[in-house]
Amino acid sequence: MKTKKLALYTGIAAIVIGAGATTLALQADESAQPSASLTESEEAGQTITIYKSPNCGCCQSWAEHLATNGFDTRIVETDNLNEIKQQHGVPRDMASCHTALVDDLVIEGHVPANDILAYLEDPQFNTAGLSVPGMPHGTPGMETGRKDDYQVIAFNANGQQQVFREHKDY
Ligand SMILES: [Cu+2]
Repeated sequence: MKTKKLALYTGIAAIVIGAGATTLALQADESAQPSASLTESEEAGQTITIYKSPNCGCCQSWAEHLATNGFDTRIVETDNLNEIKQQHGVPRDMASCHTALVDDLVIEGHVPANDILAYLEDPQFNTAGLSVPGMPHGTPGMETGRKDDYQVIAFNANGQQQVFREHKDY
């Protein structure tokens, strides 16, 4: 009787140890997965360089909106934004609070991330830049509770402008 019981206990102990080993193996697998997918999304992200004044809160919120939507944001703080706008050919009537670059493409003001991505998928109008002139309420980074209609304008190097996207009743 005694030896039978002992054999039974040993058997249970072996099963418990076996299960423990399986659990450990599973945990190792799980911890490997998230880091792998993080690397993938970082690689897929489009790099955007954002020139903004150090005190601009809505510029910071817009940068966060881009980061949330998969952009790899690089922020350059400057007090000389007018010079940056001139360097990159932003027309006066297209100007807003911040100026950004995706490669050579200028992104001026609170342009939604999805509109930038849509343009990059299908470039058109010989565009030098996309702009939301001024700072309309309701644009990404300008969530004030009020939602004004606004347009995303594509401008080219000759000063020509076309409406790229319209946002109404959103
Ligand atoms: Cu702003």
